Amino acid sequence: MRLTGGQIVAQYLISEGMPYLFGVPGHGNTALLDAFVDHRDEINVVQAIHEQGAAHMADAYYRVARRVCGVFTSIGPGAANTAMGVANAYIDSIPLLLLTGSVHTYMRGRGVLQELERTHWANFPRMMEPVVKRWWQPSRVDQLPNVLHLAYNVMLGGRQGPAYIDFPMDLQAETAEIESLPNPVTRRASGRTHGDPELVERAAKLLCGAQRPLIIAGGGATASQAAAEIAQLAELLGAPVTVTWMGKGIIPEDHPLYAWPCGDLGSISGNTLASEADVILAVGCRFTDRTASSFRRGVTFNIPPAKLVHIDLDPYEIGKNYPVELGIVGDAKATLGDLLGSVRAFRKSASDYRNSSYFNHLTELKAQWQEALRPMREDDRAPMTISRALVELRRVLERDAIVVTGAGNPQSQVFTEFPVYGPAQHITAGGFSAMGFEVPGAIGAKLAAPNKQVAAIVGDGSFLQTVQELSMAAQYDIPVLFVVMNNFGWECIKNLQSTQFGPDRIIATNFKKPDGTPFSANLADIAKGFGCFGERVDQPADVGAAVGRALDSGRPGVVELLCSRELPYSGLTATGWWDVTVPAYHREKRAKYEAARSEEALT
Ligand SMILES: Cc1ncc(C[n+]2csc(CCOP(=O)(O)OP(=O)(O)O)c2C)c(N)n1
Ligand SMILES: [Mg+2]
Repeated sequence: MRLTGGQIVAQYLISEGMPYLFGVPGHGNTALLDAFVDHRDEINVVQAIHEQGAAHMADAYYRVARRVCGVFTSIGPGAANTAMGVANAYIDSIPLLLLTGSVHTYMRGRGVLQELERTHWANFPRMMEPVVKRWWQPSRVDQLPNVLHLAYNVMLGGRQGPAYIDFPMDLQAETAEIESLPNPVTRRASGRTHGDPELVERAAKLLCGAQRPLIIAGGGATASQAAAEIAQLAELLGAPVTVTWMGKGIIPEDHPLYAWPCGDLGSISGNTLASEADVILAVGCRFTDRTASSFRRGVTFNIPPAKLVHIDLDPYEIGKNYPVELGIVGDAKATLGDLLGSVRAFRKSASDYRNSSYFNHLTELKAQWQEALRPMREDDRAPMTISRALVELRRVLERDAIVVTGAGNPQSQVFTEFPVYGPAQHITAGGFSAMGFEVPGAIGAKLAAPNKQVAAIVGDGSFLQTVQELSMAAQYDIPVLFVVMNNFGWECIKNLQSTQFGPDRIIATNFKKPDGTPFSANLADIAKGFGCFGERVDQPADVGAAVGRALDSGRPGVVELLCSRELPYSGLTATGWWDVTVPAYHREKRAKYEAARSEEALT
């Protein structure tokens, strides 16, 4: 059969079951888009307002439904607009397929509209190279079938991530004789990688002999859908489970063994247990500075002397930040399944962890954490604390609601304060902590789970970075809830300035008029302008009812909550350490900072 490049792409993506293509058109991809006109019932081609939003939608869709979406853009600026979204997906190992329009192969290097060509013709892909697993720039139509199935293998195989095809305009329109398109089934690497059985057995022995075992679950545990294995292993070992941003939700957060997060934002229970553990089982976790309190010894981890068993699909992560007792390369679910078998073989009788003193210790620490949060949670002031707002929100959302966060205090506080009860219910921009993820991310999540409540929990600053996607939500009638914590500024950064450098060192973090009066647009009114539900709330007691009205509206709805701008009420309760540098001229504060920093151990 003779097919155009556009037809090959359309038909192949349909054969892969791609549910959505998000993007923005331009002259650089009209010939590609034309091929989808004949397939309207088989794949949804959806317009975002901005290409960053399109990428976040595809990213969040995958996190919820584990189905790959595509992102289409024109050449040049449209392609460049995806950089943030694709980088966000890459750092969190989330697959998406980026398709950008590219210069006609026969005009490469002539400097056509939107071509980057001064160091190499059609050079845009090199801007994306650090944030995709692999990229292609085909120069013949008949290369496309091969490129497409390879792109899927790259996205889905091993440690997952985005793949990228820069698609010349002539190839979109011209034909080649194709015998048949590749069958995805016969081209896909399949199966899960099991860890070395000998190492797994040694890990089981070590964990069974531990006095204070601890499990830390990261994005790799989430990606491999290892929730059941994590819970079973925790129960068998009586091991508390702490999480990273990307691991949150892997265990229901009312599970008796859930220890709450560790790290610089972490909880009393998460950090105390992490620092006291004698054997730590890390599953798909990179040990970032946020998780490890910038490696300051004893604040979160003490490795060594604690013995680390590290399971990861990517050998590069093993031993990167902490030395291991056992580094096991393997898929989390498969390897934990094997580990469970070995632990069961060692454990003669199943002991009830609830009777142990270690469990009592965990329970006591968890109570301390809840007690530490209580003042901010119960506070009645207006503008309200974010902690109180989260309590009111949790009360009205369903147990399986999906929350989406991106950056700022809302992201941090949802992480440590807001319980979720299952995997894929906490969708966050983890490694990139990207402002602007929340609004399009929540739209992508809602498309992936139309029957669940989906709420973006977002700061005013972050909201404004991608607010235009409200238009897209209104256009397509996607009933997402957007809860905006409006504190008139980049509050978490303002708080850092204040606590690290002094209250008189605030710069570029408040939104205010030249005369000093605080400034914010009325975000609820903005929502109404887009055709969404909008309501501004200033009293914390009114949050639940307003959220209820937004959900009942059946429309995308913005509930704008006026939040405190005064420390400590504008801040969060954190127990770890984060290395945020202090200028040398702040002598006393610098000395204190240096003393703390001297306890960091980059082993
Ligand atoms: C795109 C991007 N730019 C800058 C930052 C740095 N940053 C992290 S949080 C934050 C402020 C967030 O403000 P807002 O969303 O209003 O939340 P708040 O902390 O005020 O509650 C900034 C500027 C970032 N994470 N992402
Ligand atoms: Mg703010």
